Amino acid sequence: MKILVTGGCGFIGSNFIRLVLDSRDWQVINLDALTYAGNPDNLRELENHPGYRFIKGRIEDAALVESLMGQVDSVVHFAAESHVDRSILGAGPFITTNVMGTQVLLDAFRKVGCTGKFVHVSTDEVYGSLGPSDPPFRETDNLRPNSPYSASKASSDLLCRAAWKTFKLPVVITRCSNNYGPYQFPEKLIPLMIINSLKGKKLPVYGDGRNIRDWIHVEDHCRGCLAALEKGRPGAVYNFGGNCEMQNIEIVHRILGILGMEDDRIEFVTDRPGHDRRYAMDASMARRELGWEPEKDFQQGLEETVQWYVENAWWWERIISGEYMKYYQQFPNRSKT
Ligand code: NAD
Ligand code: TDX
Repeated sequence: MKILVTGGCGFIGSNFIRLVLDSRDWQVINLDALTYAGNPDNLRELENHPGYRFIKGRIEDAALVESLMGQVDSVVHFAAESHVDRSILGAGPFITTNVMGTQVLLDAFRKVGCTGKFVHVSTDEVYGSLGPSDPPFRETDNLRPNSPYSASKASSDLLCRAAWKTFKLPVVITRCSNNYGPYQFPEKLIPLMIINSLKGKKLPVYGDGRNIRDWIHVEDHCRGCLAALEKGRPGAVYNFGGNCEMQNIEIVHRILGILGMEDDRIEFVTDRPGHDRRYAMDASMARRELGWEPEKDFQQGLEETVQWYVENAWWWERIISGEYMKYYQQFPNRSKT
């Protein structure tokens, strides 16, 4: 099998490519624009792998995308602007990449006549926010996104649905809860709290810290994406979750506990506007149809993740210093337009 992975230099995409090349005898083309969140350091050890090719370019570049689609069977689409706080500061790049870019990929998949599947990697945030006693989200729930980020992801989900309904494009949509693990960009809660702790900085907790997320290890999510590609029913949506609902403040306490540090650096700061209160996922359909289940125990996964950031300070120090951006420059831009 030959697959095009979009956004493979990001957090989840890089973990996914590592999983595929470790476990399958496939060819992978990774199309990534290397935005601030894309870091070729994430896949350094695979740069010379015979099954791997990296192309620096944007998913909105129709000519480039068509030329790459012509070389693959299937697509696993991770590329996105992914950070809620950035979408509140400015929605433009979210619309360009998440909405328009997804449509370019769908059009190219159809035009070229790819014979495999189009896996669209989406998020629990498209469903909106739950009250304290609401049941977890199901695939049939209405989409009620609350941030520009989640609205752009919901839009891309609807474009994928339309491609399935109108053209019978074999699209499979996955919606996963909050990921954690190695190579997560330090703007997100868990890596930010670990790195700030290690650097002796304050730990900014939004609002009252009691917002709830359902945490899943990135490797469990990646196994789900692979199962969706291999076994997913075209036109289906699959929820993935970690069965691990936890308040943000509890996460911060656990990180400090693992590091053997005091709580005195926690600082409650102004809340995120429109901050979703609670997410929880019902993943029974993925269990039934894909035979998928999250495996990693949260406390164990968190300890391993903290350990990874402690041992790989070079990785995040190059991000904080901006050094990783210089490494970008060796890659030529492959625009066809
Ligand atoms: P990330 O921000 O770490 O990585 C995104 C990658 O996409 C980067 O490598 C970036 O360079 C690339 N990219 C951005 N715009 C691009 C463009 N126009 N063309 C080509 N490449 C581009 O994101 P992530 O956390 O790895 O998330 C990956 C996907 O999974 C996203 O679609 C996100 O919505 C979804 N998701 C994330 C989570 C989570 O907890 N992180 C949970 C559920 C779903
Ligand atoms: O400094 C912080 N302090 C804080 O209290 C940050 C960065 C976050 N938070 C809170 C906000 C959220 O309630 O922690 C929670 C998690 O925040 P993020 O790591 O920004 O994730 P979230 O907004 O939940 O979105 C994530 O999960 C779903 C990913 O960023 C999305 O890409 C994914 O779709």
